Amino acid sequence: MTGREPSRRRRFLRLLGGIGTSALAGCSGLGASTSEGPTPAVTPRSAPSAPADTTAALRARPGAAHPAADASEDSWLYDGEYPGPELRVAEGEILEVELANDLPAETTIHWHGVPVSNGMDGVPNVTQQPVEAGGSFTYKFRAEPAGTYFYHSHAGLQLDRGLLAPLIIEERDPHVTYDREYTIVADDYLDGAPRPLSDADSARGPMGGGGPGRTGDGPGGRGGMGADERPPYAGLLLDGRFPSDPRTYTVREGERVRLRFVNASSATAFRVQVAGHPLTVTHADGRPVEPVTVDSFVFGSGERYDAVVEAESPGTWEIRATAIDGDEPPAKATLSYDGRNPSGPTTAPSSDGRRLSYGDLRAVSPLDGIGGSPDRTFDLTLSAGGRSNRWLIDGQAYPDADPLSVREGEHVRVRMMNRSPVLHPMHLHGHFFQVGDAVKDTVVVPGHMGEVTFDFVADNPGDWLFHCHNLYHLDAGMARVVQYE
Ligand SMILES: [Cu+2]
Repeated sequence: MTGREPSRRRRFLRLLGGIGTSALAGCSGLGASTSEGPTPAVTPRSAPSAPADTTAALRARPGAAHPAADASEDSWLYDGEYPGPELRVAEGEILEVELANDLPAETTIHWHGVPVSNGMDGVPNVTQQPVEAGGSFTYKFRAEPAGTYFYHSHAGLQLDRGLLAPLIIEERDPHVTYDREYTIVADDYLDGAPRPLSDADSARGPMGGGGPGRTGDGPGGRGGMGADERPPYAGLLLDGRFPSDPRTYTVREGERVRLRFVNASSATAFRVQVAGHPLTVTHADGRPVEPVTVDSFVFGSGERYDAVVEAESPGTWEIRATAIDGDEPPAKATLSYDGRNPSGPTTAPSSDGRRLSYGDLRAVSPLDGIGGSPDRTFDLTLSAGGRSNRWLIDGQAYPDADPLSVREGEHVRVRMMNRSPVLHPMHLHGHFFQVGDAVKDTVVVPGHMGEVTFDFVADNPGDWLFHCHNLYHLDAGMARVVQYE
């Protein structure tokens, strides 16, 4: 049984609902092959030509991210909401979203984690022309596989200005049972316009701050934002709420509650705990895993975890997300049992307890096609650049960087080694990859010579960005295009 109770603020954008998913099972016109000749190893995906099952309209425009009197009108938001409206569709449905751009700048939407066809992926100048100010663009794709995702602008630093929102694709048959679910978006909130690293660098002057030739190995520079620093965040927020005004998630004793945690932040890795309640992690980046029970998990920008908590400890409990690399007060929300006074004392988490590691994750459905030796291996070094606060992959700063060329159907291995002192949440567009026994789309490479290897199958032709999901690292060059030959 899967009951849902969306938060008051959220809207279900089912403007054209009513078509049962079973009716879609035999839907034709999806992923029509564009290949000629012998049976191709993989079938290129194209945007579905069938009519949409769910349509939504989103308007990107400036506004205030929260009702506080001192909130500036300088945030950029979807439909004036922060986070933006949750899109929720059933697995296999065709989702069509018309984006109207009322921003004074170009924009796009990226459907983070969903392996859409290339033209729908929303990366400016890689998969589409950016949507100009005053313009519009219609995204259309089949919503699969099921999972917890999010959507966000992929233009410049717009993600850190508030253009982010959850996207939930519901399973037909969840591998875990639950009675109620909530989506919880963690973010680092910047009031107003983000500044790129290069701005901070030039503001410092050629000899100022950390000085030229900083490698990222030393402490952050003073008087500007150095390559390994974070922006001056106004706060760490859960679901757009400051810790002083936490959102309350109501549960009833005896319920199993599915919490979908999304790290939509631009530069923050969070440690997440729910006081008094172990977390049974059921999904990593939307993909089902064998349930594993822990007391906390850490996730980087772009990662998602679903966890089920058993509501068997009546009271008022704190949900806490602590930056592991920042000094802002932790983001907070409240888990409150029905009938309890939510303004009563809230019990905070006591200690870290057992923390999830990637080695705990076992995908219910491992990736096919990655047994044996890879057809192609990339050895990539992640590092901070010497000049202008660049962030590098193998010594190159995107866009002045070589593509990573693959061929359709290949089993590709990517080995990353991190020579910098800070972690990098690396995200591959258009594909899931296998890391250990987990299937993910974003993986944190720890600082100080951390190493991570993942494997994927080149089964979705196109040009796909592979990049650090720390927005400032991406903006400073930490990206490559995975290009099908
Ligand atoms: Cu990074």
